[in-house]
Amino acid sequence: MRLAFFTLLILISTISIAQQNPFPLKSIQEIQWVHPDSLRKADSLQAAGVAFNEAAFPHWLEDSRYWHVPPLSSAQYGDTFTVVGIVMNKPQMYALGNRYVVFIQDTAGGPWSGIIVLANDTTSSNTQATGIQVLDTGMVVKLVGRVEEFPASSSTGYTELFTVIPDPQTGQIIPIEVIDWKPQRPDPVEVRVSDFVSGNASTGGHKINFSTGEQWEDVYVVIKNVSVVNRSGTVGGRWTWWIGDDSGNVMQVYDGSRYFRGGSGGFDPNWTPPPIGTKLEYIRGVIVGVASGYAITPLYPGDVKILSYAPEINHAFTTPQKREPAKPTSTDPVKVRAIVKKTDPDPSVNVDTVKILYSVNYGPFNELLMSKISGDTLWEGTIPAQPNGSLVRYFFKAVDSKGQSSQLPGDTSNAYFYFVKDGELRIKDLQYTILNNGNTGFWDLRVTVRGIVTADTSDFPNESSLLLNPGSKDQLRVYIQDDTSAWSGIRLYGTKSYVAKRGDSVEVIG
Ligand SMILES: [Ca+2]
Repeated sequence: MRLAFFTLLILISTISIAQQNPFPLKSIQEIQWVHPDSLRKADSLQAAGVAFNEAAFPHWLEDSRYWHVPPLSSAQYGDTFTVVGIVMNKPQMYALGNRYVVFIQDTAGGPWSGIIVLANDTTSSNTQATGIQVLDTGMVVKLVGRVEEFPASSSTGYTELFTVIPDPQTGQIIPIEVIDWKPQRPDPVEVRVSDFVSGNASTGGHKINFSTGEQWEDVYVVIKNVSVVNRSGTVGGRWTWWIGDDSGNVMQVYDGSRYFRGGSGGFDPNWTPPPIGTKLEYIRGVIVGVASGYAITPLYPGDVKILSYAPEINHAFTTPQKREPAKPTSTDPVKVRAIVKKTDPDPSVNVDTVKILYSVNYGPFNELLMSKISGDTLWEGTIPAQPNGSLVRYFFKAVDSKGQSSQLPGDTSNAYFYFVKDGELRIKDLQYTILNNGNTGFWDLRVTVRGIVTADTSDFPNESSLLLNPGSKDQLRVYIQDDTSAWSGIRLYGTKSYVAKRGDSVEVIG
């Protein structure tokens, strides 16, 4: 009798759990798997130079349900499932807007075993009700999520599970269940850069390798024996950096983890990626989608292991002036300065040699030794005067006493540049660029230009609220122009420019 009563109780509680969660159990592999024919088709379109977007690449196969390109109808997404996986990161250490994010992996591991789980905020009572905020590495969880693809309009989005799902009958948020807690996260799977990209994704012209890469989306992997081939910082202190193998295949490293992010979103706002030229014994992380294809996102300290340290070269500073004069004439030799620091922790290692390599009018690069001019880190070299109208491009190389070397920029097609010009500096000189990234040759340099004010603060009344955010780039706008041809206009930043009114003729130092 007693046994029967117990059985009945268990039966009732099982039924009530089933009622609380009507969403079917689905493995991560079942959600992530894409038919190999679809992947090969995507590869072949890339090889043929066809843009991989919605128009060129509709869904070919019914069974590739969650895939990079937008669905034929939006109803195709939005399926909600119950999923079991092991948590790969604490949500508070991942930065993706004001959201909680955890990567989970099927405990069996292998291809198609990872997925990213998101709550769309960190503060609402609904999000709190899931319990996502207390998850930690190694927990095995059962959770309910709605499948989506982000970004939906891009070929390089990735599959996501949005948790915070209410029970359709009770309206209550279905909490995440912790069913086990392993002592550590699973070991990473070894993959290669060439599984994700053929060619250099940092410079473009590369092919994304869908048929070998897609299976590792959101999975924790390790890539061994790569070098840092490029890195660039942004105004907000964030970095984009790139790793490459010995065959010239290069993929991006994404700064999703706060341990590997600079600026306000990082645990250390002054964090920087290893200098260009650094050799990594390995980098571990989860694979995500970025504009250039697949990227690896290291999660925790220790996920990047340095094999050899390259000197760090910096050409982004304002004091002292990094190039002098900023606008050389045909009689001016040009002093170029760089700050070079050793990064090897071995105290006996020093920066040995720093060189400028410069090219005139796309001719061959000439080497020029720089000399240390003050303290330990400021180096200077002088590029000889060149004829009026010459284009001078330059980059840097540094070698330390262990023979470890680095270069800036890593990609010489984005070398620094200036034009030799006799006569007044015009706005066009500031705006015109030879670089694909649109950067001016006068970055961080102090110049004086003249122009007529074409628009003042009264022309952008709707932006007055942005004044509440002083110091940001989102300030009221003032534009000046000195000609009617292309490249002749420029925007002035800062409250000091607000005195300028439309029609004024002004001289600006900035
Ligand atoms: Ca996917």
